[in-house]
Amino acid sequence: MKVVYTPAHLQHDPHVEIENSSAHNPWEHIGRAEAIRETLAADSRFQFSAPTEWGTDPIVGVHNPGLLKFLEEGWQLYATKYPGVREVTPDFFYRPALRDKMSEVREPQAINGRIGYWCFETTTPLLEGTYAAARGAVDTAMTTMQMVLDGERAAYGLCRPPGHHATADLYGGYCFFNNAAIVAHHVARTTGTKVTLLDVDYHHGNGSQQIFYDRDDVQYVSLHGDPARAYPYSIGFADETGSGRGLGCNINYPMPLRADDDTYVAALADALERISAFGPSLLVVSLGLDTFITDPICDLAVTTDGMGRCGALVRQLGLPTVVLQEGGYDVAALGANAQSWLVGLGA
Ligand code: SP5
Ligand code: ZN
Repeated sequence: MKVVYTPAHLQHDPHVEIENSSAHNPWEHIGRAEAIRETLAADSRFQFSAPTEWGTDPIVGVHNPGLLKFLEEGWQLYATKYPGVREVTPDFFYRPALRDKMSEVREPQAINGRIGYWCFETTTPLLEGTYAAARGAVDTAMTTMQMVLDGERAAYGLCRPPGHHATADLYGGYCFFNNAAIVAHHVARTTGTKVTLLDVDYHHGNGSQQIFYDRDDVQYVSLHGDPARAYPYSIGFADETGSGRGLGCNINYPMPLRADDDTYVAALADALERISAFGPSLLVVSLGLDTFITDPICDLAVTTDGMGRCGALVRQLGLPTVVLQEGGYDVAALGANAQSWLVGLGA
């Protein structure tokens, strides 16, 4: 199987994450992607290549150009105002309800206001190299997509930073640009065919759901920790089925605490039936490996063997498949889990 990887991700090297009211070592760090790279590079079933450059057009296909502009210039503006800063986190969140009953919400001018306008939480620091890394992740996703459009049955993009929490207008959840949504949108628009985005990250892909919620050309299907207990808390419930033309094209499977291989595979089998019924020409997979039994921040119980069963089940769909890396935080197991899933898919 072809794998797309770029060392550009090393430029996004956070040292701090503010989570659970504590500033601690980040769960999302450069070692994650390097662990996966090392395992796959040692396996002759995987062939690596570097991404080509796609520019910003695919990004503004799904994202507000204002978000792109902010991510490009935000760190520099902040560092100019606060010399010596390394990692930038909002201290103000512009919640639209602040202006309830007043005139329209507009992007603030001051940098502290601007960052709180484009970011929705505190765990996603913006660094000097973040923008370059996030652009590299989009290029990685788009290059993987092109391999599949050119005839590969499946290919894997080792995207970092991940993407599925980024909405059209907002970054957060370790995500800046929504790599998978950018690809799904691009394929749907340029081919005029239907695409499914299957999200198996432990966390619900609130950004992907938001981007496609009112569309009937991209189906979003997600299995994730029940948002009644799990990040992002506010979205990902089973009764969220889409709106307007998109009604019925958004399908959520909130999973119970400690769901094991059999429970997970049964839910995935149901999801794949819904995907077959939709009839897409291509599948994009948001591959989170944080459903793993010993993931340090999640609470499902999928094993390395279970990852392989999932990949094998997806293979049975018989669709051209673009697999893009999302989360997964048990670094010692990430390589084996990615390998198991992709070998199951048919590496
Ligand atoms: C791409 C991706 O997987 N993003 C996940 C972002 C989750 N960040 C906050 C997680 C909060 C979990 N807190 C539970 C701690 C249990 N020790
Ligand atoms: Zn996740």
